[in-house]
Amino acid sequence: MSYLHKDKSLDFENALLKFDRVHAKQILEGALSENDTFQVIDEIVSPALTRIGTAWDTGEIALSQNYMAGRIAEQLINEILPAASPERIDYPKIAITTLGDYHMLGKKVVTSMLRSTGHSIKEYDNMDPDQLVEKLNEDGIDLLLTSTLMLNIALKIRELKKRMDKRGLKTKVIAGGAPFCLTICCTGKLGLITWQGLPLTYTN
Ligand code: B12
Repeated sequence: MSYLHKDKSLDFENALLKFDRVHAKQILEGALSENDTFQVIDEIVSPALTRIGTAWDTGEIALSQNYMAGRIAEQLINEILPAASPERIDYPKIAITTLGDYHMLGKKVVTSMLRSTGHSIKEYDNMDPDQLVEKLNEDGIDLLLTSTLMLNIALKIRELKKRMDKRGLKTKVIAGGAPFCLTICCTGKLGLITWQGLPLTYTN
């Protein structure tokens, strides 16, 4: 990340913590005049939210600040995400789920990124692993994306994979979200085959 974006991300974080939606929006608009939307989210919004989450975790800020920062960021992200591309790429068949996690922003960003490049992607509502396995089979899904931010929910992927194997599904699973950005511990627990230490993590 450039120093410029680091400063902007810190300004954005301060605006969120003061509930100053107008200033937060101005910072994003300024950055968007020179950068791609997903770069702005990755380099300004996400690091600011990660720091805010850590500050809540360590008791430096109140839950209300964490909550309001998340809500304001969510509204702003909704406003800046690009429209779906008219191009249609139908292979591989892709679906995305949060496996019941209520953190939705990562899923929104990943879904929008794929749609803006012409990929179709099905968004699954909250289902238990058995229902999800049946749905994957019915829809002939080649690639399942999971976006989980709570560690306990991320660990559900292991259960899901067992049921997918039992059902004989060949669907590949790609997992992402905070636990995969923060710690390598998940790779062993979930049987991931690759670790990149980046927001994008691959499992098989
Ligand atoms: C915003 C936020 C919220 C908002 C959610 C708003 C919403 N509608 O989504 C609110 C305030 C409601 C909330 C609530 C809670 N939260 Co919260 N929250 C966050 C926070 C600060 C930012 C998450 C975020 O939206 N980031 C921005 C998005 C764009 O980034 P992202 O999701 O990481 O996605 C990026 C990448 O990870 C990746 N990615 C994401 N998904 C996928 C999928 C694939 C396939 C791929 C390839 C990539 C990928 O691409 C995205 C773009 O770069 C995180 C802190 C953190 N470190 O992440 C805590 C955090 C996730 N929350 C946490 C907790 C504990 C909670 C609460 C239990 C308590 C609380 N703080 O209020 C509740 C639980 C809610 C529930 N019922 O489940 C903890 C989880 C810790 C743990 N061990 O499980 C965290 C890590 C904070 C912390 N440090 O303690 N939260």
